[in-house]
Amino acid sequence: MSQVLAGINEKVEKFLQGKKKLYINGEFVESVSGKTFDTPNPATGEVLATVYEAGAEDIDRAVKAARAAFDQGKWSKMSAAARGRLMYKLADLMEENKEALAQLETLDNGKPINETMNADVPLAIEHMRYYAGWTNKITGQTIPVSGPFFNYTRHEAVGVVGQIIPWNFPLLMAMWKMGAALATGCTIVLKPAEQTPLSALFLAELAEEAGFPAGVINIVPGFGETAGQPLVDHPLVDKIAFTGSTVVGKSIMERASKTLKRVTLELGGKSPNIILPDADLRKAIPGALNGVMFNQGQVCCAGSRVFIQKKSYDNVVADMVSHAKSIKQGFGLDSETQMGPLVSTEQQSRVLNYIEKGINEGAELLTGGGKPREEGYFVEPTIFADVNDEMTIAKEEIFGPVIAALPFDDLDEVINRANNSEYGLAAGLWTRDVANAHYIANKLRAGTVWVNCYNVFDAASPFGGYKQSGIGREMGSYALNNYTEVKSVWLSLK
Ligand code: TXE
Repeated sequence: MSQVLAGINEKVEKFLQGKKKLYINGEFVESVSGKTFDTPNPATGEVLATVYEAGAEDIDRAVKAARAAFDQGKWSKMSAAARGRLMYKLADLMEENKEALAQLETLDNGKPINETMNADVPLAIEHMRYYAGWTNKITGQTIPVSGPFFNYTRHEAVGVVGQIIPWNFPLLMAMWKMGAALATGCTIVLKPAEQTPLSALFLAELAEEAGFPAGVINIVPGFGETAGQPLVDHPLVDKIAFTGSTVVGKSIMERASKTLKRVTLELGGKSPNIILPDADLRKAIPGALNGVMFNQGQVCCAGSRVFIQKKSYDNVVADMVSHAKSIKQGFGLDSETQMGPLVSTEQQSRVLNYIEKGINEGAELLTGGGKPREEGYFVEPTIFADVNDEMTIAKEEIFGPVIAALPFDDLDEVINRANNSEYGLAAGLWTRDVANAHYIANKLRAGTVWVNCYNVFDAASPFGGYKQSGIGREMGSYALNNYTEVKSVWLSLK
């Protein structure tokens, strides 16, 4: 066993042995083609596990299983309370297997164990519990229409949903997608990202143990074009929920229009984080830094454009640099590690290319910029100063540990510049002035605004994007709308 795997949980050790199978119709099965793919450990590049690769035939099998489960009412016609109990049971099993889930996520994605144990896995569990509580609280309205009629609405499950998720928070993204879908009575075909299929497959084992009826949850790891696309195109799928890049999100919307599927999208961002001169800098500096560096910068709402008022610019930037230099990079399972590797060699190259562009376009590289070691897919925490709004690193999503520090003069200027982006996922703001806080929060065109904090999440609070950051909201009661059709029923009273 290699050094990075020393001390792992027995269940993880067992799980990693043998080829991992697809989960279709309540069974673990090989892919029809027999094809497999390897998922590497991003800390070393070594193979972590081998997984059967879903292709179009497997997607078809999974969709048909989900369709049959839905049409036979195995899930949507089960009592709402009973559905809730199964979801709570799955959450309890996740809690019992918390360490295994956290280790698996760390090994497959690279992120530090402190984060998977304290953020990814607990948030995922709470998410399932939150939506388990919704099952018997989804109600329609009685509507006071004119004439001798009784009119009411029913909020019915939309049907079979295809869910395509990314690799940055594999388990949490699976929960964000599955919670609301299960609560409303939908059946699911979930395609994890090819880089990180393992925690979703572990979850499939827990769903089987919890006793979900066959076909309600299907997990089919595979690649975008050969598994994601057939899922989007499949005529028996009613809705697609996608989290990933804006470019793929657009292509999904176009393809889904052929069968007029419902589509929700959670896409990229280039979020502003504004430090006003009256901010409490003891909080704002580490807060803004963490707003980018968390999860190695691979966060859709990363506050990667840090706007700093000119008066405090030099001090704030110098302090951010010294904080960035102190970040301890290393293997994810080491509890001292604060930053792990990026998820893949492709992501590492993409981020290093952006850094090179930043240098070539004239930004000042203050710290980082390279690989701290040859092995694995690491990139150093990186800060650029003297960035202007037209530079590539100020416009495009980098999805790595790279900060663009931008100076500003006054409030209305910074609000305009913050909004001057094709994205609108999130924004941050640091100030002691309550009036300014609300004034700016109202003006920012973003789905989430954090004031004197960043990257705070709760299953009860909605998340999603304005503009090209997406369509629809996940989490909270808002996400339930994505998974229901509203039926208006009229009854003559005469
Ligand atoms: O994303 P893709 P990639 C952004 C981030 C990152 C960039 C590229 O900027 O650098 O995207 O990452 C599936 N039909 N985000 O290439 O390709 C794919 O298999 C159907 C932001 O990994 O969008 C995976 O499951 N599905 C983001 C998922 O889409 C397809 C998180 C995401 O992969 C498909 C991830 C297709 N044609 C990346 N092509 C966020 N919003 O958090 C790919 N997929």
